[in-house]
Amino acid sequence: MLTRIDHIGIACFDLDKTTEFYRATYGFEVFHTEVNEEQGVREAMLRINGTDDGGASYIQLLEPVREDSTVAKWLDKNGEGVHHIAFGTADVDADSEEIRGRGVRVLYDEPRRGSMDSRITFLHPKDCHGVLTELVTAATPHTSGNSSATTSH
Ligand code: CMX
Ligand code: CO
Repeated sequence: MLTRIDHIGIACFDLDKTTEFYRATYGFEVFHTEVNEEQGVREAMLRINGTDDGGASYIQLLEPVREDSTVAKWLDKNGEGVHHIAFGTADVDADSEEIRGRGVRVLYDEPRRGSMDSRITFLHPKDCHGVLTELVTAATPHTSGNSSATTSH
């Protein structure tokens, strides 16, 4: 069951400048940063609020780390802006299979590693009225403080 907006993914050219805009304009602090080599992004998670299911809602700022990443391709075509939305679920495996059964293309056979050791998959935007849609199961309740990591898987 999808229980919250986990995050809104926003593509940007310069992560440091964009996180500073969110801090100076709205007061949103960086909760977590990491490089996800598989996804080809450097990202910052800005925690907006906790939710009743023990999760949280974030803004995910994404800067490409290589020219052939999906986000680099998207920025070339569209410029900066909202890249995807992500719904939170306790069971990304079950929910993605159920949605696949409804005829929506799920991009991965098995969920992959996302931000903060979450497990993620994506639904094709052409099957979702133009919205790239991510499904996320968080690793643990989102209660820890600021952290950073670099991952290669
Ligand atoms: N939102 C809406 N539509 C999108 C889109 C997006 N983010 N990205 C691509 N599209 C549309 C394009 O506009 C294009 O439409 P037209 O044919 O009408 O022009 C069509 O989809 C194909 O686009 P493309 O530029 O050729 O891109 P690809 O098919 O190579 O890739 C996709 C599209 C969705 C398969 C790819 O972006 C993908 O695998 N995404 C999932 C992974 C990802 O986005 N990772 C980064 C975020 C990581 C994270 O959140 O942690
Ligand atoms: Co995302």
